[in-house]
Amino acid sequence: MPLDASAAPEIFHSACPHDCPSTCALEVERLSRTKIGKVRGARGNDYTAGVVCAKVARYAERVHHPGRLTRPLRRVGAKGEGLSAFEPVSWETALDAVAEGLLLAEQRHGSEAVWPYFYAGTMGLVQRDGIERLRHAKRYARQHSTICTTLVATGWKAACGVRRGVDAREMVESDLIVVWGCNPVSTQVNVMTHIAKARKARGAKLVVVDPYRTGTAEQADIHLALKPGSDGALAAAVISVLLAEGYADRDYLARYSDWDAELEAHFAACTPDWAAAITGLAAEEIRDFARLYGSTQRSYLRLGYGFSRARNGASNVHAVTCLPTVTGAWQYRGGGAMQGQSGIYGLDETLIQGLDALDPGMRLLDQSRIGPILTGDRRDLGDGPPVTALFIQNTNPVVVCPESAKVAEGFARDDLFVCVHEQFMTETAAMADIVLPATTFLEHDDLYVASGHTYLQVAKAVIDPLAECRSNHEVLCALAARLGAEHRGFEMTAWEMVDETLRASGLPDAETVHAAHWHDCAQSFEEMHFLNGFGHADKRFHFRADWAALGPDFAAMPALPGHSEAFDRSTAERPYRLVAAPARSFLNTSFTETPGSLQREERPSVLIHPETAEALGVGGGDRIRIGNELGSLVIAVELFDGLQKDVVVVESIWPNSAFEEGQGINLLISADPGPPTGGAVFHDTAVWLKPA
Ligand SMILES: Nc1nc2c(c(=O)[nH]1)N[C@H]1C(S)=C(S)[C@@H](COP(=O)(O)OP(=O)(O)OC[C@H]3O[C@@H](n4cnc5c(=O)[nH]c(N)nc54)[C@H](O)[C@@H]3O)O[C@H]1N2
Ligand SMILES: Nc1nc2c(c(=O)[nH]1)N[C@H]1C(S)=C(S)[C@@H](COP(=O)(O)OP(=O)(O)OC[C@H]3O[C@@H](n4cnc5c(=O)[nH]c(N)nc54)[C@H](O)[C@@H]3O)O[C@H]1N2
Ligand code: SF4
Ligand SMILES: [Mo]
Repeated sequence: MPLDASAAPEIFHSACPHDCPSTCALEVERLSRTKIGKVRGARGNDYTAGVVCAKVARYAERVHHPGRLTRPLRRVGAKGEGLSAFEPVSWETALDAVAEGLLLAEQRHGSEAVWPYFYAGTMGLVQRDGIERLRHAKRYARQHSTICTTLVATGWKAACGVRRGVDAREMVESDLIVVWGCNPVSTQVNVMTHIAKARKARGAKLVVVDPYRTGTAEQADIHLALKPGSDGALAAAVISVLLAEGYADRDYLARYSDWDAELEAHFAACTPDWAAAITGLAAEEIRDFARLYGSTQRSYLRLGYGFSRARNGASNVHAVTCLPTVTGAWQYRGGGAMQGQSGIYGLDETLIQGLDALDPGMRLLDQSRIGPILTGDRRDLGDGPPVTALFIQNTNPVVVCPESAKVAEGFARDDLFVCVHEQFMTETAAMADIVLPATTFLEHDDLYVASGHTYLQVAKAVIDPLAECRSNHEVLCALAARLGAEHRGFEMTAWEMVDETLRASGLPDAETVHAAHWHDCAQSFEEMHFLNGFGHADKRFHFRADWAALGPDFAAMPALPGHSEAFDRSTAERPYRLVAAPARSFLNTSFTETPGSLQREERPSVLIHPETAEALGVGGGDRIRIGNELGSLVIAVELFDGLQKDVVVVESIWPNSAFEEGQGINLLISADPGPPTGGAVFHDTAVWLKPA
């Protein structure tokens, strides 16, 4: 029956699955069993508060995109050519071929030659993490997931012991909000909703700490445009002013932290003049900010991921997290700090991830080092076998990973079997032997937790799967049967997995949460503010980080919070520092296929200070060559005065093919693991610039 065009569309509840701290509660218009209309933020959810980003509001563009993969494909032409190099095959044929590829690799080199590889294309736990169950059941090589959260989580945990913080909804009760190394206008728009409420309700001030004038910084009362990698110095100098000028809460420090005379002396030496030289800020700017911060009890520090993406990132995160402990801001409503709430949910993922089958003796390979790994780097492989088979879901490593020239070289290997399960013909899928078509979140069931808020959500499919698309869970179950992988999770539906996981975690069952749309997992005020103690065994906040407990490369870490020189500092040959920040209209490489996003982003460009451009003899719109020891690429110049003269910014992540020479910005990003336990260093790159 044709739909009555005048009938109001049905509204379905869902949750945004994209890799974004906001995990918005959604209302989706369904026009038919196969078509959606508008997507809105759920008004009834007090974090989402009716707001979603522009790219998801236009989601119909993505889910109904003509480029969606609809059938399994087998490559018959050259790698990297795209759709024309593939022929459609049946699911039976495709799955048999994948099983054969993985089994052959296992026979030749052992099970650790197979590397299931994934990230967070969907953040739904069943569809994202189920690949771990196949891995463990088959004793394949493990993945050290370092591309995003490792550095920030390590720095935060060194300080607070556990990954949680003051509820973002308390921002409305704050008098000062400091957004540090985070660009919510682009990357998690809902933060701005809560900042706007605080400004309206109490005239709260907004400070943004970011190397360039982002959309967020434009809205700030104060923008501290420091040099990338200098946050530890800034934080230490702020602390020195807080101590010297009577803003420290010494009772709080004594009761809740490991404070002592040595720390007192250490910070006393970290003066604003000392930090000015490192950060490129004026000593007065630092002092003024310290006074504002010190004189405000209800100061809320919202830490992002951006400033952790450096070799000294974990130590910088640790240093910044010290601020509310010095002033005792944690004690007050609207005061304290938050980076992510992943530590509050306490979900038991044994079933989803097959943790009962995990053998920790299986080799662990660093996700961010896929380039070196595929090209045979002994630092990663030791005396183990090469990786000769990849099974990939939920990620686009050919574009998003560091040292992308090596990634491309690795994927081009003739002896490497690759299966990619995808929604689109990404540049990674184009390198695969077999490509499988994936559902979107609107076509499958899942369970979601968030980083930026405290709600757990459960969502059911809103529309039927497109054409022959299958969910990650279905594909894993079908492969498990062919590979002889045994686990009871492979006999269950996604919905049954959601339900059992919730019950095993002591939470309401799936239907109950679904009927309510979400379940708030926030802990008490005392817990979220660490008033019952911090997450360490001694319950104290740690100014002295126990880096050795957090990773093997602890020797590089500073003993006390402050500046660490262990990063890619500029040199005479490479005088500029590059920040490769996310673009507003893309989400990593997702949405690089949608017309609305492409139109807004136009083309890859590098933001350069006008005086720097003049000195280099280039103008706006000119082409420039940017490079380092890893390679170089040509990009359009955009004049921009919202950064220091020796800092440049390339917003990303554009497909490699959007660049003149087919190599994207991650060509220039090192695959060095950030200490102490790894983490990609996307914003830590010294480069040279030359007119092209
Ligand atoms: N539109 C859009 N939204 C996204 C994404 C996207 O690609 N596009 N990606 C999603 C993902 S996967 C994640 S993890 C989050 C990340 O979201 P955020 O937490 O916002 O982290 P980043 O976007 O990496 O960086 C934020 C800011 O940190 C700044 N920065 C870089 N180096 C430094 C430094 O040394 N010090 C300081 N103080 N700041 C620095 C950058 O200039 C940038 O403006 O966003 C998610 N949301
Ligand atoms: N230069 C630079 N590089 C970066 C960053 C940066 O700031 N600068 N940020 C880094 C960060 S923080 C991250 S998290 C990584 C992210 O990098 P990726 O995890 O690779 O993120 P995307 O590029 O969005 O790729 C996700 C893919 O998953 C697919 N997908 C979505 N849902 C499903 C599903 O249900 N099933 C299957 N099979 N596929 C699905 C999407 O179509 C998409 O192609 O990028 C990193 N790379
Ligand atoms: S802000 Fe983030 S979670 Fe919300 S709709 Fe956009 S991408 Fe999804
Ligand atoms: Mo990320």
